[in-house]
Amino acid sequence: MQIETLPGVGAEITGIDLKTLTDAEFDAIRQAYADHGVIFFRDQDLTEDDHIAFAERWAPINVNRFFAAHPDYPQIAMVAKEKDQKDNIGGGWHTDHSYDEEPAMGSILVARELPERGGDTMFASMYRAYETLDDAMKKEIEGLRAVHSAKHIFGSSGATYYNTTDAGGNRIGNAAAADVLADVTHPVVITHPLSGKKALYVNPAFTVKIAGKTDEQSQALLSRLYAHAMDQAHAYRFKWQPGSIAFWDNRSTWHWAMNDYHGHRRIMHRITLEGCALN
Ligand SMILES: O=C(O)CCC(=O)C(=O)O
Ligand SMILES: [Fe+2]
Repeated sequence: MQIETLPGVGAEITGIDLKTLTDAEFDAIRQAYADHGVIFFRDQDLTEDDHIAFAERWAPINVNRFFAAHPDYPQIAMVAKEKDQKDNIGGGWHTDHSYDEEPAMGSILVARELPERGGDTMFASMYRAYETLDDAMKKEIEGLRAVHSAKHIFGSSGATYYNTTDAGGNRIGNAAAADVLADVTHPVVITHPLSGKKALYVNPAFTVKIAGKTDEQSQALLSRLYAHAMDQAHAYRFKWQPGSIAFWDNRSTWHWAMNDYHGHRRIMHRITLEGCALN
């Protein structure tokens, strides 16, 4: 097994078969996941059952309330864009599930059908984002908490692309459940539950406010943090191939699915894993 550190964020792991991992290989992968925040595998050949079995070695599966499920495997969420759909899922910097009290640990995304070109996914390190803040900024955000919400994304007032009813069917549902979801707060800087390292934990999709500040003050601070976190120096652009898998940690990375393959189909299978409260 080889683990190659990538520029910006992440590591690529080659020379293993996820269907037949030994305990020692599994431990090395777990360490790489904690250290790097996102790990990539190539040339894997997983059936849906293999995907589920691999996921279950890590943590219980979290069945996403808003994403359409695989017709035969409710544990698998469909991250799909059909030929005639315009908008994609995850087409802006975000991290999944920060709107939950116990945000999902991460997701294992398996490529099933790829456009001939385009459809890369960007990842950014929130460890690096935190570490590279200047001391004054670190001091300014120390002890702050942020409010996270899913209402404006998955609720009935949500962005059109998340409530799309265009050809290809609904990819996102359950708006009524999102409408009544209580907002939650998490620390702006978390201590990562696996690595013990500090990470910046706000994101442009689901963070709506800094607790105790006005909307104006919140937006001013969040914009500064986002501008810093989006720095290309903390990012890596992953090019999918048949057999590719990305496994990211929602607490230490952001991701962004590029939407640059209009007129072509892209089908991904996602399994999301349960996480824990963040401190
Ligand atoms: O399609 C992708 O590359 C990622 C989409 C996304 O944001 C997700 O699955 O959480
Ligand atoms: Fe996502």
